[in-house]
Amino acid sequence: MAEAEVLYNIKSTRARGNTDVATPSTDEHIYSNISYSETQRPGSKQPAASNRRSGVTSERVALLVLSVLLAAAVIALGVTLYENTQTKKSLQKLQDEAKNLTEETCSSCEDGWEPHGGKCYFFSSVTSTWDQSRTQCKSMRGDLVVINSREEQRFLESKVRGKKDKPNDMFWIGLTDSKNEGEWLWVDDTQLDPSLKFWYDGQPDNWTGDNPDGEDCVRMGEKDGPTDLKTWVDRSCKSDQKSICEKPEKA
Ligand SMILES: [Ca+2]
Ligand SMILES: [Ca+2]
Repeated sequence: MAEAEVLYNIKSTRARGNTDVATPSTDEHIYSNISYSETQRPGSKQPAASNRRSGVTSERVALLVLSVLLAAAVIALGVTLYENTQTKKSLQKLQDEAKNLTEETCSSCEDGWEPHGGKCYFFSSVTSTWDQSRTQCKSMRGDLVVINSREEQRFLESKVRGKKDKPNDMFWIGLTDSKNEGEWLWVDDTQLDPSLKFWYDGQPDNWTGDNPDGEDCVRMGEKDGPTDLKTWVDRSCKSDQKSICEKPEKA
């Protein structure tokens, strides 16, 4: 809003006898027109500049308070999200532990076999060729493991990691291309699902360095930080490895 200007007429009286300049002989009323803005009028309670400074200062304080409140809200939100994530992780861990405990206490797997998802798994502690390993599994009414899901690969990978006596301990699984080179079949005669391949980088390569016949059998557990569960390597079937047997739980 524009400030109202008020015209003040100020009358002053020059005293008689002042002869410096030619002056009227009678009292002379001199009128001066002085204009003030309303807010600058003498006698106003607060000067305009002071009011402006005060206004700016108040705005700054309000802005500062809002900034602090906003920062506090952002921090509180961050802390809440972090705690929520941690809680979910803890809950998932508890659920996994409860599931494992239930499987272990309620499983009908024989001693030495580990239960998981309705199956029993045997991890050998001695090494042998792929054929010998398969024969041993069959002698225990099982077979070399067939991996049907990403979840099963994850379970086996976590188990294998905990069972390595040496860093280069690897385990035979029931996958081979010994019938036709490049055609990978599981021991139950099913073809390898393209969406469930877990080959280590650069594998399979059918390398002939160890055996001129190449490599037709698969072991898992390759070291050096497998990415995305990719730990399979084709090897000569005649090499000695540990192995994983599988069979259904007893009814
Ligand atoms: Ca091969
Ligand atoms: Ca290979």
